[in-house]
Amino acid sequence: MISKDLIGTKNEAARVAHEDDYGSLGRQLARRGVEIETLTARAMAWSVAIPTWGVGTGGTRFARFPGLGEPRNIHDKLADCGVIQALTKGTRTVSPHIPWDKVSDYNALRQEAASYDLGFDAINSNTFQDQLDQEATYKFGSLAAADPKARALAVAHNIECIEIGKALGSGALTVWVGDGTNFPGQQSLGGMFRNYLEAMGEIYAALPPQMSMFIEHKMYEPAFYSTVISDWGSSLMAAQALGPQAKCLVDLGHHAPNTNIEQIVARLIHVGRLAGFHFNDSKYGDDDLDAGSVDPFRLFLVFNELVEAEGAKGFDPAYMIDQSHNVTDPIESLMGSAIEIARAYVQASLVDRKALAEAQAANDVLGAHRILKAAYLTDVSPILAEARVRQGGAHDPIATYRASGYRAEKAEERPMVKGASSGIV
Ligand code: PSV
Ligand code: MN
Repeated sequence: MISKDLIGTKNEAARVAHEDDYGSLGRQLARRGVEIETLTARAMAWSVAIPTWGVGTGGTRFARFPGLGEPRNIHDKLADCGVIQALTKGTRTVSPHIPWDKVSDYNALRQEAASYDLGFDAINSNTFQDQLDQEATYKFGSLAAADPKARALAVAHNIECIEIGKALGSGALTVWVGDGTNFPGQQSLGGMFRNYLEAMGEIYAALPPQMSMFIEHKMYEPAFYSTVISDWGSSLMAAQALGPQAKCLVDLGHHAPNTNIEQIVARLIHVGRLAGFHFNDSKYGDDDLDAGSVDPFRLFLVFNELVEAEGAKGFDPAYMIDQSHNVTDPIESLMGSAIEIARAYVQASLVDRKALAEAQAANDVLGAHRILKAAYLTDVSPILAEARVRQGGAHDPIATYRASGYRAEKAEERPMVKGASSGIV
């Protein structure tokens, strides 16, 4: 783990400059009628979940270049997530993926997570790859497959995930399936959707009342001609057919390029079906780049919708990072993304909503736009740093992590597994 002394020493070295920056931003915001402490309190309360698979090194379908000291199992993954939480103080939960994170004692796992100051978020099922000695293959689909054996297996797996989720204290089951087709005519498009709905109905029936079902759509990949839950329309149809515990999850990378994602968010909020997010960034498709690294303005615009919707009945989205780290240290990337996501949230909290509503009512187009931009262009870094430091986190999480030598230590402890492998996660 990262020593508290190291965090304290690093923070102390940055203290004078930080206090100066925080004071200056406070005065600037006060002139704009904003109390900085309100924003700092919001930043302190903010949290985004880390996916257990995110701390591993990803790859492409061409190759995977292993990193140093990669986590070998859920226990190592929790330790890495614990580092992220200790330094950023804004990643209080982890989201497990089954069967990758299966163990024999979930109570013990819950306690192990708690020892790192972590709880469990949505549980993710996996029917996009076959497990060893599986009775039927998912090669041609899982919940929507033509083969009833594959469908039954996928249903049973998801029900098992619900049970594991209950034991871990998860509030939701996230279902993403890679089901679809690569050739026109390969399957009936309508038939696949009907199979999917029937299978999802069986899973839904196994949900306890306190658990939600998050339906994650994705336009393409691994299927390239059609995907059974390809967009928010299909996702919403499924959620509405299943019942009130089913909601639609938005992964920022799962849309056609240039899609207006913030408008999708507004629509899902309108119908009370926004489950939450998988944050990442992209340039071309489901690139799984670090959240906020390519298009931070879009991230801000998503949060602008979320902050506007605060207080609406049933509005309680789940927030998770879902990205693949192929060329960086995953811990650094995840900390960087957690900071960028919190930044977008705080910037969106700065939007002068009263002035915006007035500008919109008066059709003052540029005036309204400038109100958004004024919030987006405010450098809220001192607020984010203050929120971390007040909670015992690091003023500069990445610099402190680098100084800790954690990765080198893990490289010794977790020897590299030889041999090439590919895969998106
Ligand atoms: C699919 O691309 C996805 O976004 C889903 O959330 C999966 O569970 C995750 O990635 C696995 O990498
Ligand atoms: Mn996702």
